Amino acid sequence: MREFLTVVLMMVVMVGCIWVRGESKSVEKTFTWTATGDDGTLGSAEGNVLRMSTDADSLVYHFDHCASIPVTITPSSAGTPEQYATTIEVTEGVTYYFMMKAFDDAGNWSGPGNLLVRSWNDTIAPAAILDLNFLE
Ligand SMILES: [Ca+2]
Repeated sequence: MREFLTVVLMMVVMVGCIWVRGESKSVEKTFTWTATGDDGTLGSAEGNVLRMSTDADSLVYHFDHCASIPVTITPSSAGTPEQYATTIEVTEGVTYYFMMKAFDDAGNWSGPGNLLVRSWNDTIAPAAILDLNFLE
């Protein structure tokens, strides 16, 4: 019984060490893509919907249920480079997936787009301590 409890305690400590999450923060990002059309690659789509998730499969198979990032620009003609700057809330050390779909004025939706994958990690180290001394 004692060995069992020791193993359980070790597992709890290991999980705790692995389960370190970073801080949440707002990041300003500019998304870029090429405009699609109303009919395939002809004309202009009616709108674009951008969503994000920490799970790629959720984004691909349950797009409508993932967090939405409002895109307030009107789509340009198919083939036109687009960009949209916005602020998103992320947690350091967590991987996020982003996908955009377009829809036309008849309510037809494009298929799934590419998955944009990104994580934000704290890469800035603390400053060096240069005044270590003894208290006399
Ligand atoms: Ca159409």
